[in-house]
Amino acid sequence: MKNQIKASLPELSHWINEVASHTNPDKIHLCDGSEDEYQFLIDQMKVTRDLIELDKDSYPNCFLHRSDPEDVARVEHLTYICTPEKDDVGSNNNWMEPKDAHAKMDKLFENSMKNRTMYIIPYCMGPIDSPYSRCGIEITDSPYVVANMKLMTRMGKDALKRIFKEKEYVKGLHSTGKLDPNERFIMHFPEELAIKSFGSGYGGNALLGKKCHALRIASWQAKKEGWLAEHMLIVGVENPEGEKHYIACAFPSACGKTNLAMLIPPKSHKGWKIWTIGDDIAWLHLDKTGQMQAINPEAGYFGVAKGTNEATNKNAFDMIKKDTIFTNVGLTKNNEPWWESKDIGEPAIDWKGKEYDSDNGPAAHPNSRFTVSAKNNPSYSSLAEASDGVPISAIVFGGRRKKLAPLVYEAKNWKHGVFIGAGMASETTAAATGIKGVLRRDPMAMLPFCGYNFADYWSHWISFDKKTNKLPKIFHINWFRKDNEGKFLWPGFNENLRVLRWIIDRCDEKINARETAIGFLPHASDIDTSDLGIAQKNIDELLSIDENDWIEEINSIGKYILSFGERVPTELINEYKKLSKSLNNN
Ligand code: GTP
Ligand code: SPV
Ligand code: MN
Repeated sequence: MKNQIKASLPELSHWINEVASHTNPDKIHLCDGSEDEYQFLIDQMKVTRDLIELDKDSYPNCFLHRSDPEDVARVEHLTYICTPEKDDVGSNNNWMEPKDAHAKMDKLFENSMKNRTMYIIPYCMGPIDSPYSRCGIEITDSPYVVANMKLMTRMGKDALKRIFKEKEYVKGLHSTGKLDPNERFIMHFPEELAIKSFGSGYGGNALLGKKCHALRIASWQAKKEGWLAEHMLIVGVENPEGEKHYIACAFPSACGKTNLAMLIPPKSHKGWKIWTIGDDIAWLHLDKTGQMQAINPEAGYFGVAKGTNEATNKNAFDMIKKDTIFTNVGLTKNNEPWWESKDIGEPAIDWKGKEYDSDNGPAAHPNSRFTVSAKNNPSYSSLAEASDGVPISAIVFGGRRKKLAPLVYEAKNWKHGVFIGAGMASETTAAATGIKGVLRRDPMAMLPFCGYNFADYWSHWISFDKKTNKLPKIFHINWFRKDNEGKFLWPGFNENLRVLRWIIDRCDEKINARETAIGFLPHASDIDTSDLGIAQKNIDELLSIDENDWIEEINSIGKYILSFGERVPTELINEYKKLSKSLNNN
C-alpha cells in the first residue's frame, strides 16, 4: 500500500516521510482498518498492560485502559487555533501565530516516536460514499488511539481510496510524548487543514478525527463553504403511526446528548420508537430544495460511563457489554467494569488501579468513558449510513441550569433562535479540566470547539435565513432545573421524550403555545405528565419564567455578545435590543 500512496498521492508520501524522519519511529504501520489488525493491536496492548482484559463471560471483547492520572479530560487552556490573523479566531479561542506554533510543536515532536511504532490512520468522517463526508489522515504513536479511531470512524482502506480520489484531507499529527502537562498542546491550522497534538492520550485531545477535525477544522471549512459543523446529537422520533421526525440538539459536554440520542420510550408511550443517528457531532447542509440535512460524521460513541445504568440509558448499558474499550473506570472483584451509579456490583479497584477506598475519591473518574462502535447500539438507525443524511425538523439548544431556564421554549423565528443559541450557558462538567459546576456562557455548546471567531460564526448562522424558507424551528430545553432543596424538578432521561413530542407537535403546527417575551412556552396541558406523579407546583415552576431574573440574564447575554466587538452581526444585536425592550416593558 505504501507504493500505492507514492504513486497515487506523492504529496502524502512526502508528508509521511517527513514526519518519520522528524519523529524517528522504530516501525511504521499503515492501518488497513481490518478486524485482524484491531485484534493484533489489542493483543499487543494486553502484553504492554495498556489494556486489561475484562471478564470474558460477562464482558466479552471488552478492555480497560487506565490513562495517566493527569491526563483525563480535554485541556481547553492548551488548545489553540493558529491563523495569520488573530481576529479570525476571536476571544473564544487561544491564538498563536502559525509559524511560532509550528516551531513550538516541531521541537516537541523531534524524536518523539523513538522506540515506538508510528501508525498511519486514514479515516473518513461520515458515510464513505456521502458527498458531505470528509477524510483525514492521523499519524500517531499510540495504539490506543488507533483502536479507538477504528471504533469511532470509518478507518482504513476505503478511506484511503477516497483520499486518493479527492486529494483533499486533514493532516493530523499526534504523539503521546511524556504526558507532561507542561509539554501538552493541541494546535489547529485551519488554513492548512492540519492538526498537531502533543502530550495527551485522552479522547478529545488525541482522537483527532473527533473534536479537532470534525468540529474545529470542519467549522472553519463549513463557514467557507456554507454549511454547519456542530456539537449536536441527531435523534429520530417515530410515532405509533410510523411518522418520523429528526431533531438535532446542541448540549455542552456531559449534558445529556448520548442519553437523549438513544432513549427508550417510557412504558406509557406504546408504539413510539427512538432512532439514533449520532450522539455528539452533526454536519448540517442545505440540500438542493433548501431542506436542512444532517449526517453524523462519526461511526461510534465515546460516551460518559458515570451515571449509565439500566434505568437512565438501557441501550448504552446493553451496548457496552461487548466489544468496548473502557477508559478510567473502576473494577469489581470479578473483573467487571464499575462506575458510580452503575447500580450493579461493588467496586474493588479504583480507576488508578489502587484498592478502592471511598476516602480516596470515586472508583471511576467522573469523566471515565466507553468507546464502542455505533453498530452495537440497539437503537442505531440504518439512516446513519445514508449518504444524504436525514431531514432536520428542529434544532434544540440546552444546558445544565439549576435555575432560570424553563423546561422548554421555542424561538419566535430563526434570528431569535440564533440569539438563544448565542446566549446559551451551562454549568461546567468533568469533560474538561478546570473548575466544575460553574455557570459559563457556551454558545451553541461550541465554546471549546468553534474553530473561528464567534462573531463570524453567529453571522454564518444568521445567513441561513436568506438561503431557504424551510429552516428547522429552534427550541431551548433544560433538564437540570432544581428546587430549593437541590433536587431535580424534572425526571429527565427517558421521560424527555415527552418534551420532544411537544417540540414535534409545534413543528407540525398541531398545537398552540403561550407567547412570552423570551419565546413560546408550552401550555402545561400540552406536555403529558399525568402518570409521572410530579407535583403541579413543580410543573408550574418548570414552565415559568421570572421576568426580573430574565432581565438580568438578557443584560448579561448582551454584554457577552457585544464583547466580541465590531464583527458581531447587527441582526444579533437587534435581537438583543428587541428582547431587552420587551422584557423591560412588561
Ligand atoms: P459528551 O460526550 O461529553 O459530549 O456528553 P453528553 O452530552 O453526551 O452527555 P451524556 O448523555 O453522556 O450525559 C452526561 C451526564 O448527564 C451523565 O452522567 C448522565 O447520567 C446525565 N444526564 C443525561 N441526561 C440527563 C437528564 O435528562 N437528567 C439528568 N438529571 N441527568 C442527565
Ligand atoms: C466532549 O467533551 O464533549 C466529548 C468528549 O464528547 S471529547 O471527545 O473528549 O471531546
Ligand atoms: Mn461532546
